[in-house]
Amino acid sequence: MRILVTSALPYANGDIHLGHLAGAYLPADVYVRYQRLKRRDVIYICGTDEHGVPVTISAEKQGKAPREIVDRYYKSISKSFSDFGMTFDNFSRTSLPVHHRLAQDFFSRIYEKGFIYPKEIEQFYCDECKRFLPDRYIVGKCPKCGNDGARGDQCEACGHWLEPFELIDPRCGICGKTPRKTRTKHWYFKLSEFQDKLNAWISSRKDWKETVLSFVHGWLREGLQDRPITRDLAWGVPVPLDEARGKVLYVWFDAPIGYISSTIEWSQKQGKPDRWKDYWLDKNTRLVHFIGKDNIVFHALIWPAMLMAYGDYVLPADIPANQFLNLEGGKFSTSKDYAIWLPDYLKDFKADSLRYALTRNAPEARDTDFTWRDFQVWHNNELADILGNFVNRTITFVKKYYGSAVPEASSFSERDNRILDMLKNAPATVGSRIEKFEFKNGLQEVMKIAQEGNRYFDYEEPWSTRKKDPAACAKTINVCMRIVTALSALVDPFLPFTAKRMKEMIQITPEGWDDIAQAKYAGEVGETSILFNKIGDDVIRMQVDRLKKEMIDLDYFSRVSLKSAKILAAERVEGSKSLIKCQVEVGDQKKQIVAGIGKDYKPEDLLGKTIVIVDNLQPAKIRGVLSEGMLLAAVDDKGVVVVTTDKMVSSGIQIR
Ligand code: B3M
Ligand code: ZN
Repeated sequence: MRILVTSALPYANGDIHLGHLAGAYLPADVYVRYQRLKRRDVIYICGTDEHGVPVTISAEKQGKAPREIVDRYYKSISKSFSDFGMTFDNFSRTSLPVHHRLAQDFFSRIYEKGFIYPKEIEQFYCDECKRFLPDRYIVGKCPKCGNDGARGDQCEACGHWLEPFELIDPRCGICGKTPRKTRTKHWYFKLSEFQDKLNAWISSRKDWKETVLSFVHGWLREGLQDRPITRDLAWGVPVPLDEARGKVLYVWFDAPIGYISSTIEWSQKQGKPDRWKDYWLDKNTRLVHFIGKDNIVFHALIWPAMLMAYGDYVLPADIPANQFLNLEGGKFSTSKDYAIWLPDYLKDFKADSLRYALTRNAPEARDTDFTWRDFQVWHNNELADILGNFVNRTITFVKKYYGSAVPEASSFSERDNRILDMLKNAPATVGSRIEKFEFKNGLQEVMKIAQEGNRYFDYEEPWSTRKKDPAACAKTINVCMRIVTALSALVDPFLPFTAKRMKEMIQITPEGWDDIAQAKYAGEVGETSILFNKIGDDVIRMQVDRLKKEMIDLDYFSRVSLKSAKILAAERVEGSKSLIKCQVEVGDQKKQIVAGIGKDYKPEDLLGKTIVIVDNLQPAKIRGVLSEGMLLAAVDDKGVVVVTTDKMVSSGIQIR
């Protein structure tokens, strides 16, 4: 049997945060590492999702081309993952030619088989921005929960998936104006035609996670609708039809195909260009998709339907989707920058401490909460005090009193045998948890062994038997070394960096699961070092503070010089729709200020207004034009409103 494991392809529009890791990445890596230690035929495939509205919106916000954005985040995401110990066999990108070709082939074949059809539909068009507004470019009120920030594809507040026309009071996501409806043509995937097949297939998936099945059954009960799979965008995989010029494939159509194209790329890199077929075209392959719960519908219904439509390929064997991880009681939010980003985490802490915390607290069956305080307690009281301490006290004893040579044991007591039995069963006990995607329980089983080790050490008191009863002492230390050896294998999938150091300390080189866990011991121990240094309160406090909006005192605030200013002249910055260049009077000074208010104000409307500016802002060039300050304005998704004074005041007055 072959195992093909994937993790959701992260959008290349930002870094990875802890919520992502806990959902789709860390559990997959633990699973894959375990399968490798079992010496099974497994490959782990991933890559960045580089198309779609999430990428183009980020690019527009940052004033960059999509290409620049995806290049930047492909690099930084790859680096974070490898620093965190993720062991993908291939980490590809959906902007590569191999992917474009395959996605187009996929479309063409399904199209020829009659599962894709064109349809004239109404679509929102923004006259102001002169463009079509696909999915997330439209915002409005959610028809289900009333949240006013819902996007054209989904309401993040209640999770409801929707079509742009269902939004109440729809607005252009870029300029905030009310768009108009126009007619355009899009291509639809006949998802409805797969209702029966999917029903039958899903009802045979009895062992899937409860949460995943109930979600999927809900969708099936509502009845599957055909879905548009093309978009009016300038970035993406071009639709391979002459009449669809200028349109690209919907990102959720092309992205999952990335699992296949990444496997193809992997084969090519190996010089065995057909090897991917052993995995994707062989019914004996166990295809496992690790994802977060927001991706369930795509992986458990739409993607399988696409695979059924195409034919040939294997279907997912399991989709162990996780629930969400929250952060200090709140939701992770990229837009509010309420998150712990992996590159930031890794500046201050080690990967294994987080791998431990996220597995111990994995959102396997329900949402869980990450707090820095838990992180610290678990690191200090469990990793350091239980695991680290046991390994350290055992190896130190061997070095100090046995000249580094592990002593032999002559006979075992009942208590010893209980420990040895536990070690014998451990690989199967922990392994069965991992195979059932119960990583939290698996880790708990491992930590129980370390805890038993400490208890045994305390009970046996080798420090006192050393003189009184050398044979007993030798036996105790011999058993402890077996525990350390077993632990070095059992922690490996969860804490790979720690496992490596432990194996160096006990000088075991080969990798393995059952065999290493059962290994008697290595003849001699090597260099030792502390596995986990305690994390202090001050470091944790700093992390918590970082998440709070910074509080400032009056003294700090007084360093910002706010002044009234009068607009004497205003004109548009050439070549920019949004920038206006203002000449302002600040007391007896004249200044030039460039402001992004051009979509909401005409230059002539600004003349004579008394506004508020930040007077001591470092001068900067905006689009090559000097700006010597900043005007204050209220900004939200409806637009920009310039702050003016309630009554006439002269310019240059200090504002406090
Ligand atoms: N990029 C969405 C996400 O990151 C999407 C996953 C694609 S998996 C084929 O949540
Ligand atoms: Zn607009």
